[in-house]
Amino acid sequence: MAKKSLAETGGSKSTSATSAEAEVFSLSASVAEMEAMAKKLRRHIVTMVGKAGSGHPGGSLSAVEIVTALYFKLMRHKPLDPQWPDRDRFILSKGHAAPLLYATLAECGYFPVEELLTLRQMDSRLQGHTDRTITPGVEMSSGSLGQGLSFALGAALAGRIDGQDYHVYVLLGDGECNEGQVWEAAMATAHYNVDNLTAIVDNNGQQIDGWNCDVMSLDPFAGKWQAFGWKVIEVDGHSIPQLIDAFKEAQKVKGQPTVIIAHTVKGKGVSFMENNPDFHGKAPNAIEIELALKELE
Ligand SMILES: Cc1ncc(C[n+]2csc(CCOP(=O)(O)OP(=O)(O)O)c2C)c(N)n1
Repeated sequence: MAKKSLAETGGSKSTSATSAEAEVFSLSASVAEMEAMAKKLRRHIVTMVGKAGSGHPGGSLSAVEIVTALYFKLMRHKPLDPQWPDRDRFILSKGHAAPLLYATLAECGYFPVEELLTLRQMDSRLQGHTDRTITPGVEMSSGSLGQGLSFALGAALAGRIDGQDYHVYVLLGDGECNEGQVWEAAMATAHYNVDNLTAIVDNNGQQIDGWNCDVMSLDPFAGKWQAFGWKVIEVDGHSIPQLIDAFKEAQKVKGQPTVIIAHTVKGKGVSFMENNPDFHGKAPNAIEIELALKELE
């Protein structure tokens, strides 16, 4: 079966049924197409959080390019068969960025784009934090921070034991790295020489109510990961080419795990949300939605 192009994906099709014949998602998108997709995802985030009247725009907007590069260029996946055993896994550890994941899954064709407007409604499949039991394509129920790297390690070890060649990607927040469990998992991942797992930290410098350096400093951040036995790559987290190069470099690292520290801006793309902790967990009002969408034209 022919693979679908980026232009053909997303939109209207319903994907409730899985199929052994489901197509592998095409990863042929150009950088320009992915940049256009990133803008589209930002518009979805603003619109859906605005309509819901609650949610987390800041940390969703900061990770857009990271998730775009993964779903549209790197990961082997089948939107019509979300449980395909050979799929690469994406674990959203910072589960409050659910709007970004939902928008991406919808654009890939896991479920209809129109469903995004049901975010946070009663009986919607798209709850404020991810729920793997109800949303096609969601690998882990998250929202309680600190657990995703442990979950990802389990998935990576399972792949190794089963002789499968899938890769596990896990997205963490930098504020989330205040959680002790992250470092227990980091220690274990290196101890077991796990190299089919790549962690990405959305290093936007902020967390729920301000700058990390004021709440709980993580410095020296790269040095901590290195000391735990990880290969560290640092990139501009809004540069799709840099992200793609980093992911490809990580795939070549053997015998140890890799973390990509992606330097980002919280609220990226909407001037009044950028570096503004007020928009960590607050929805834009009607005027702000209009302004934001204008900036994202
Ligand atoms: C265990 C746990 N403690 C506290 C919270 C509340 N909380 C939600 S988001 C957040 C800040 C997370 O910061 P970061 O990981 O940097 O996310 P980002 O800035 O990328 O949105 C906190 C403390 C939580 N969800 N889980």
